[in-house]
Amino acid sequence: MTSLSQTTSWKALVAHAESVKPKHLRDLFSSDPTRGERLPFVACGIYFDFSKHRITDETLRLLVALAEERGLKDAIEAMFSGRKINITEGRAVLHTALRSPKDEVVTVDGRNVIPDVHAVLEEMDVFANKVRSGEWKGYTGKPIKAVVNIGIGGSDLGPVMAYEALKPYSKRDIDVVYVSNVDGTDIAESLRDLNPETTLFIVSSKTFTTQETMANAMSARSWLLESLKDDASIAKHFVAVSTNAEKVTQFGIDKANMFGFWDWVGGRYSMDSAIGLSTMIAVGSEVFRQLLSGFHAMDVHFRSAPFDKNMPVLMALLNIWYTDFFGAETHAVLPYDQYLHRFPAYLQQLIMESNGKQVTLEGNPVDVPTSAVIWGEPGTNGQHSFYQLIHQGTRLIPVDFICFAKSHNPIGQHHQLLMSNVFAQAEALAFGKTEAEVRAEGVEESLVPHKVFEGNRPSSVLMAQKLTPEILGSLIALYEHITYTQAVIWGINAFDQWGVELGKALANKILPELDQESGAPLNHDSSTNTLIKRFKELQ
Ligand code: G6Q
Repeated sequence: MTSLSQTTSWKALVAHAESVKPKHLRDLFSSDPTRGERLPFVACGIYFDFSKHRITDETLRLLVALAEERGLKDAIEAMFSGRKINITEGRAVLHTALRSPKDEVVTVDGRNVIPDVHAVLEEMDVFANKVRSGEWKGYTGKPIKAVVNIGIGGSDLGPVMAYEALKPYSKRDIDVVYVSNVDGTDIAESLRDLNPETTLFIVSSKTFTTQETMANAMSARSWLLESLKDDASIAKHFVAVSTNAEKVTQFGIDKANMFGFWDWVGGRYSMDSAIGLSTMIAVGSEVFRQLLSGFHAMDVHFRSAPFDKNMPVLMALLNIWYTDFFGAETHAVLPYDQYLHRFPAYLQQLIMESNGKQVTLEGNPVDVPTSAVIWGEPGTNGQHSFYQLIHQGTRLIPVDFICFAKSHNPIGQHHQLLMSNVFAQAEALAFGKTEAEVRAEGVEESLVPHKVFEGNRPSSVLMAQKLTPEILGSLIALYEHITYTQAVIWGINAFDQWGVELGKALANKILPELDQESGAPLNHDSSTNTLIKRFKELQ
């Protein structure tokens, strides 16, 4: 493949960017009074306003041409149809099959995977209903009052995010708790107030070998046995979500209580597989299926909409526009909904683990910057924290605002206050405040430069009627497909994560060294050796 920066469409964009950079959003809006009505569109119940971006119609045309030149259409089909696009691991990438209707056919290695997906969903339905209804009893005959999901990374961040986002739909008489960190504080604080007789653990691990998850699962097991004192209690208090039946059985979990998934579901793309079992127990199978239908609606949109009306494709292209042509280093996702408070953390893994890559599929260096650093916090809290830098700092930080017309908690004027803030922030970022405007307010001359807002800071606004399970599913799928689109343009593999290996291997080497007698030889660099020695002294 031609290196990206040498493609015709890339070169055209480089030249075009120079003509767009001097333009201010104030001018783009004043020369086109209908811009704010003309550009936005709706897909899957989400209104997408991208008029406050530093783009012209020509920019859009050139960005779409880039997507075409990079073969995005074929790449989308390759993913949906089950081709082994994760080439470094020899795997298909089929999270989209997890939300496909029963009558679809998606074949991997000659097998239609859709019936398998629905079979697991039905097992999850049955189990979740048993736990929710109290039919599933703990070892001493009591119904379950707390569900503890033990998992990390892709086996944690999605389920926590969805559990928090769907709280208005959840069964409040069952506590759902997430334990991920190998820091013993996480499990200690999580179990502190729980009763072993009424606690159910879901050990969520695709491989069932992850150090942190296995350590937490073993500690949970000891905590349970300390109180129930019978190995037979494990079958009533532990279930597993995994692809590794052998390890699950070795742990002592009944194979009948294992919910499976497949190697074609990547960890960070797995929250709508059985990894979502804790979410399903919290909200029930009907709501979980509404979530899946929202995912599917966005899949259909991504696969079928023309690129210039395709929400994930346009959002991906806009991110590339700023990252690669304006030098933006970070991208903020700012949900104006408290229920989405874990959404930025979830996106950090989804996007940065996927697209934090430096070589192409062919193994050559990528010749342009890849993923921006993703970060964010809910509004309006962030406004009182880091927004200063977005408004008046020296860096360009594109922003996604996410908001909803209706609140789940319509208390007094709260929602109008919230929404007035999100609209105001997008307006202030785009249009700022000129020197002349500041002076016209009678501001003392020495303060004028401090009170000027340059503006011209781009943002998207995503607005839906309400944060329903369907809308949440569509929002998640939106970002999944943004991620893939960017990877296709950059020519990188969004579905492997070799960058996490080195640290794991070194930690395994260091672990026994921490228990060696002091004075035993250490073979690291002088900094690491001294840190280990210092640690032992302090212990
Ligand atoms: C995600 C990554 C990673 C993974 C965790 C947990 O894409 O592969 O975050 O999800 O390391 O792995 P297990 O589910 O195998 O425990």
